[in-house]
Amino acid sequence: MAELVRLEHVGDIGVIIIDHPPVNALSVAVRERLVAAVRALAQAPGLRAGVLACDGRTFIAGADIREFDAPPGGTTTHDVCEALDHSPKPIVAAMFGTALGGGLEVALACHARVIAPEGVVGFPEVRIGLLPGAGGTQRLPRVTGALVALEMITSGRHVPAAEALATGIVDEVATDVRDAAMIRARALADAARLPRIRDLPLPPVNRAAFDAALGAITHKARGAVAPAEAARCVAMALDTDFDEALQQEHAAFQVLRTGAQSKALRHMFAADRAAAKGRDAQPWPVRHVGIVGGGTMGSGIAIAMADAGLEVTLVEVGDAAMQAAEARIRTVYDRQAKSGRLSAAAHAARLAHLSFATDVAALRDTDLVIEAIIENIDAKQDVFRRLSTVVRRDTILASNTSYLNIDLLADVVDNPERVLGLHFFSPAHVMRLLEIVRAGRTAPQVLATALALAKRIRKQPVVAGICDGFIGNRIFSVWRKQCDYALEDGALPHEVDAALEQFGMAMGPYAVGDLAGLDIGWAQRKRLAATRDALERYVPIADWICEEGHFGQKTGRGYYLHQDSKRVVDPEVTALVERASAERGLRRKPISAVHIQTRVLAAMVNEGAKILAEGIAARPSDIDVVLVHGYGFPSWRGGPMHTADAHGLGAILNVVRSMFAESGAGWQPAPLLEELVASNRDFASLNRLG
Ligand code: 3H9
Repeated sequence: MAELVRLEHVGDIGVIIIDHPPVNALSVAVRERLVAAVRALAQAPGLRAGVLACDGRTFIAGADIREFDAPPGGTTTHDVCEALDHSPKPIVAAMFGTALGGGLEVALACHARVIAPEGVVGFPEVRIGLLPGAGGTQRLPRVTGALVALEMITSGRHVPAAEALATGIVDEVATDVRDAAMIRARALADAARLPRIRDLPLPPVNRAAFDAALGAITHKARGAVAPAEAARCVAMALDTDFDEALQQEHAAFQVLRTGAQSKALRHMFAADRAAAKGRDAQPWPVRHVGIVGGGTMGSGIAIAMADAGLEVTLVEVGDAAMQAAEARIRTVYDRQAKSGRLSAAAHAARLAHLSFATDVAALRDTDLVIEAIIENIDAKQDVFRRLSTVVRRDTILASNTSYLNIDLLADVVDNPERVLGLHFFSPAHVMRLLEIVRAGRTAPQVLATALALAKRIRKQPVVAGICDGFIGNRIFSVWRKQCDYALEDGALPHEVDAALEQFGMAMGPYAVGDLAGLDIGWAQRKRLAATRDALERYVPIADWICEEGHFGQKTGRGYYLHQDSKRVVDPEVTALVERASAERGLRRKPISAVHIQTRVLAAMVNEGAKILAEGIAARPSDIDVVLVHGYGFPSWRGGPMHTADAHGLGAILNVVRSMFAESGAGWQPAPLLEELVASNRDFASLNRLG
C-alpha cells in the first residue's frame, strides 16, 4: 500500500505529498503523518522550503467525514495548522480539484497558495451541520475581509479559482501547480520570508453591512443551527484575540459535531452517495439527447442537458409550439446572462447545443429520448410507438411521467429493455432530484446510463420502482391527506403551511400547490376517482376550489388570494373549509402546529415503510433523499426516515395507530414499521443491509 504522506526531495525543496484516495481526506492517520512530514522538512538540512501537494484527483477535500461519529482523538487539523505556523521554512500549498473544509484550512496555514485554473475552494462545513473548526473562521476573514468570509462560510459555496485569486484566498493560478508552488517556495526562502495569515490585521469592515448580513443568516437558515454558529465565529475575528477565537471556534465545532443536526446532515451526505451508486453494469455513452414536448418540463430538461454540454434536439407538435419552447428556453438563458451568471460566450454555447424540430424523425441519431408531454397514457404510448420506428434500437427511451405505469410504455416499443422513467422536478433545470424509474424489463446498462447521466447533469438520482406516484409523489399524496384532514378538523390553509414551515419545510403544501398549479392534482384525482377506496376519508376542498376555476398563483386565486406577489388568506376558501367540516359533521377545534407536524411525519414514515416492503425504494435513506431534494423536507432533520429513527419508531407507530383509529381505510400501520418496533430495530439498520 502506498504511503499516506511522503516527503520527496526535489533539489532544495521538500514536497510533502498526501496520497489518500479518493479525495485525500484528512483522517487521523493523514494528520499525524502530515505533522511528522512538516517537522521532517524543518529538520532536513538540504531543504530550504516546502510544497504541500496531493496525488490523485484533488487537493485535500476536508476532514474525513467518516471519523466524525467517533470521539475526537489523536492529531487534530488544528495541530497540522500549528505545525505549519511554527515551520521555520516556507511551505506553499499546491491546490487543485476541490480544496475544501479542513483542506482549505491547512492551505490557509501555509505561507502561500497556488491553485489550478479549474480548482475550487470552499468551506462546505455548514452543509454537514458543522463550521470550519481549525481556524478557517479566523484566517479567511484576514485575507478576504469579514463580509466575504461570512458569505462563503455560511453558504458553504464552492468558490472558483479566479474568484479565489480576486479575493486573496490564493496568490496565483497556475496550470502546473506543483511547479509554480516550488518556484514560489524558493522565492520566499530567498527573501527569508514566512508570511502567516494569522499575523495579518483584519481588513477594515463596514460594520453596518456586516451586522445586516449577520442578521439575515438565521432567517435564511430555516432552522439549521450551523450557519448562525459559523457566523458568530467569523464575527469573533473582528474583536477577539486570534488564539482565544481559535479555542472558541473549536468548542463551537465540537458542540455541532455531537449534535443531532450534524448527525442528520452526515446521514444525508452518505444517503446521497448511496442513492447515486451505480450497480455493476457499464453505462452507455450519451452525447445527443432528444426531448419530446417543450412545455415547462420539456424546456427545463432541455436546459439541464444543454448546461451539461449535451447536444439537445427538442421536438414539438407544430411551429407555434416549437417557437414557444425555444422562446421559453431563451428567456431563461437571457435572464441568466443579464444577471451576470452566464457569460456571453457561455450563453451562445448553450444555445448552440440546442436545436428544435416538429417531427420526431429529427431524433434519429439520439442516444436517449425523454418524453415530456401531457400526463395521458394514450398520448404517451403514441409517442413511444413512433419513436420506436425512428430511433436506433439501443436509443434509451425515457418518460418524464410523474405517475403513469412505465411498463405500459415499454409494451409498445421494440426492445423494451431500453425503457425507463426519468422523473424530473419542476423547474427541471433547478431542482436537484431525479427519480429514475426502473420498469419491469429495464436493462441494468440502461439504469447505469441513467445514473451516470444524472451525475453529468448534476442531479441527485434515486432509483424507484413502479407504483402510482413512485417514491416522492406517493408519499406526498399521503401526507397531503393528513393536511387536508387538519383543515376539516379545524385548521386553515395558512395555519397548516405555517406549522410545516416552522418544522423546517421549504414551503407549506398549500403554498406549493398554488405555486405549482392546482389543476394537475385535480386531473390526477379525477383519473383515480374510479379506483379510490370508497371507505377512505376524502376531503373535497381542493376540488371545490378548482371547480371555481381557481388553479393557484397563475389564476390569481387558489388556496390563497395572490395580490402583489403576496399570499393573502381568502375568506371564500375559509368558507369552503368550514363547509367541508360541516358536511362531515365535524365541530371545528383548534389544531396545534405540533399535532400537524407529528401527523405529517407519521404519514410519511408509514407510507415509506410500505414503499420499502414493496421494493419501490431500495433502502430507507433513498426515501430521505427524495423528500429532502424534491419536496423541501429540512435536510438538517435528515429526511423522514432518519427523523423517525431519532424520534423513536414506537412513538411514530402510536401516532399511526391513532390515525388509523380515527380515519380508518388507508391508514393501516405498515407491517414493516410494526416489525421494526417489535424487534427493537430502526430504519438505519435496513440502510446498513444495502
Ligand atoms: C471539515 O473539513 C471540518 C474541518 O473544518 C476540520 C475541523 C476540525 N471525508 O462526492 P463524491 C468520499 S468537514 C470522507 O462521490 P465527487 C465520498 O464519500 C469536511 N470521505 O465525488 C465518496 O466515497 P464513496 C469538509 C469523503 O467528485 C468519494 O469520496 N469537506 C469526503 O462528486 C467520492 O465522493 C466536505 O464537506 C470526506 N470529506 O465530489 C467535502 N469527501 O465512493 C465533502 C468525499 O465510498 N465532499 N468523500 O461513496 C464533497 O463535497 C464531494 O465529495 C467532493 C467530490 C466535491 C469532494
